Amino acid sequence: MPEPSAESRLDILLLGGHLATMAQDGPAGREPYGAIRDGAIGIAGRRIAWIGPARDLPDRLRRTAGAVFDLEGRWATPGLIDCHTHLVFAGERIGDFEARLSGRSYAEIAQAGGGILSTVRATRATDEEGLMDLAVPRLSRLMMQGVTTIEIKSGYGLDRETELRQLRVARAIGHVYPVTVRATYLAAHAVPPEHKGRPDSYIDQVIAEILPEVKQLELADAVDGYLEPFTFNAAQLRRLYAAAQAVGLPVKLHADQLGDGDGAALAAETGCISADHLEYASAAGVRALAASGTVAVLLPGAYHMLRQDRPPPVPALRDAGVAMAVATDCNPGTSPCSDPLLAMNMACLRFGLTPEEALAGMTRNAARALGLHDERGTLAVGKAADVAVWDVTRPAELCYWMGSALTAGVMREGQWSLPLKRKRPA
Ligand code: DI6
Ligand code: FE
Repeated sequence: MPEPSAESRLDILLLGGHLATMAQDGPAGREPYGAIRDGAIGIAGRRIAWIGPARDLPDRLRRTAGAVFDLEGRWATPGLIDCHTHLVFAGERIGDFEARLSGRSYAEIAQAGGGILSTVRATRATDEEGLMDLAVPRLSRLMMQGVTTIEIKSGYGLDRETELRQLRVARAIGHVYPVTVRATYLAAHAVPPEHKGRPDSYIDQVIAEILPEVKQLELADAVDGYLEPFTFNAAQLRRLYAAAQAVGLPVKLHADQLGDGDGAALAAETGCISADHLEYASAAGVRALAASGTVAVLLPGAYHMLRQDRPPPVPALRDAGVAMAVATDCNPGTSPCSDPLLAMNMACLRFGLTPEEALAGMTRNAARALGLHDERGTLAVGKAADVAVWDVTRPAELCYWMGSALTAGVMREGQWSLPLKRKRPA
């Protein structure tokens, strides 16, 4: 590894543990998990300045480091990245849950005005402070479990005022908590009651009024849509995406979740940075994703909650070389989950990912799904010093326990957001 210049010194040195760097290049990239046993991470300011086997660490850097932390034989990984959440919402959907348990389908409940629209009613009726109060416990569970970057979608307002409010809360979370937030304007989540039966007139309003304001206020980093027979069709989403891309916002798509709607192909054709869900994606859709470099975001929480029985085509995605991310999809309807490790566990057990793929899905590939791969997602020189330290004996253990608190410390941009616990008294 290149040594920082002669006059520079490290602010922080992490020693005495093993590193799952998740890097694919350099010497570590040849090992499973990009692992470096007995590794050291040197941090200068907000970034990683040195990483490698501790025995290779130049003596001068060790002697001059500002603070040294002993990982006491634990494993460190990149800070987790939850690249698909709907964290900011009001109300709950326990009634939908009970209705589904007694045999009603998600689509039926949605069409009867429940589902997403019931969360829209609750969210419209809640002010900014109320939405923040409701989001923070969800956020803190994610952060306690190693998350340092989170994507937050709007889409529970479906009118100008409430969409802007949700996005302002998402932005505020990134300002007041030590977490990196990417805000996504989920413009086409459901057809709002004011436009019932007229999805095109709603898309017209989004394009003419709401999107320009979202852009002007810099409230979103991407635009998203939901392609299902009871939401929006491909032509409507193409119009939305053309408008988003014209103002420089990348696009994403909820695709092929409940049936094959050629969503993967639409995501590829429109240059989406990610296509999310994909349970019913076709072989042609998978090939299209591979050709376009679109990331497949897998959401096993929603699959589990909806008791689906057809997992996404993971072997085909893998063979085609499509990058697979894994996320919680934290939302009140289909994935009331704020535990990234549980999502990884389910990605292995229900979707057939290896533990290494599941961890790549919450780190390296999640960064790619958010367009953050130059900055985050692996432990490497130059990247943000986002590091999670775990009480595990090997990385696969992260996928093994079903919902356990395994973090021993979490660092975000060179500062501990969860102070490192000591195993032994100093
Ligand atoms: N993400 C979504 O936007 C929808 N499903 C999903 O996984 C619906 C969320 C909801 O029902 O509130
Ligand atoms: Fe979602």
